[in-house]
Amino acid sequence: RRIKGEVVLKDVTFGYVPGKTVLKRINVTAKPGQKIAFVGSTGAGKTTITNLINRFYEIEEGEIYIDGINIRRIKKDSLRSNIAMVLQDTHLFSGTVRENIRYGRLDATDEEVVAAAKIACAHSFIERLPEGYDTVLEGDGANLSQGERQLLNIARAAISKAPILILDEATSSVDTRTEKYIERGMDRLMKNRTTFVIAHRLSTVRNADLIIVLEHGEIIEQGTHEELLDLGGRYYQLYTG
Ligand code: M5T
Ligand code: MG
Repeated sequence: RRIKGEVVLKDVTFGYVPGKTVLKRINVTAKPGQKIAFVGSTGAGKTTITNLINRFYEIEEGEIYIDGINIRRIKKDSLRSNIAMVLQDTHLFSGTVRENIRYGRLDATDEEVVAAAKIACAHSFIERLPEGYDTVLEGDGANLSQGERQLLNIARAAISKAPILILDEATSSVDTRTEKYIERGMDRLMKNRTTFVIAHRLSTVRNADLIIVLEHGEIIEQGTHEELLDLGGRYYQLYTG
C-alpha cells in the first residue's frame, strides 16, 4: 500500500512532562503534496509538532493520521521510511560521501546518488573533493563546511522515496551563495511531497500553501502569506518587524 502523504492532526494536546502542556488542541490538515509552514517565536512548539508526526513521543490527547491511518497503528520502521527529514543539526557519519547520501536506501545505484546530489546542488562541491563521492568524511562531517553538510543532508532526503518531508530550517548563517543553493535544493526536494517546514526565511514561508502561526503551543493564525498580511496580526508583525 503506497502512502500518498495526507497528514491530519486532530485535537492534539501534548507535554513532555506531566503538568506542562506544550501543545494545545492542535488541528492541522495537510493534503498530499502540500507545503505547510510553521512560524512563531522560540519555544512556541514548532519542533514539538514535527516530533509528534515522527512519533518520537506518544500523544496524550488527540490523534494523528497518515492517509487515514492512526500513526499509533503504523510500524515505526514504516513511519521512518515514509518521512524524510532535514534538520538543523545535520547527522553525518564517518564513511564516504556516497554512503552518507545513500543512507537508508542501500539499493540506490551510483546514478541515483549523483542525481540526488544534483537535486541538492551538492554535486559540484562533491566533485571538487579529493576523492569525489569516495571521499571519507570524518565524524559528523568535520571536514566539510556547515553549508556543505546541509547540502549532503538535502541529498540524503532527495534519494529517499519518502512522501512526507520535514524541514527544520537552519537559522545559522551560511554564506548567501550557499543559501541560494540550499533554497534551490529545497524547492526541488519539496516537489511532490507533503512538506512541513519550520521556516525562518521569508522566501520559504511566502510560497507555502498554508502558514500556521503558533504561540505558546496554540495556533493563533493560519492562512496564506497574503491572507495573513491582510489580517494584520501576529504574522504581519513578524514580517514587517
Ligand atoms: C516547545 C519544551 C521547550 C519549550 C516547548 C524539543 C523539546 C521541547 N521542550 C521540551 O521540554 N523537550 C524537548 O525535547 O517544549 O519547544 P519547541 O517545540 O522546541 O519550540 P520551537 O521549535 O517552536 O522553538 P525554536 O526555538 O526552535 O524556534 O518550552 O522547552
Ligand atoms: Mg525548534
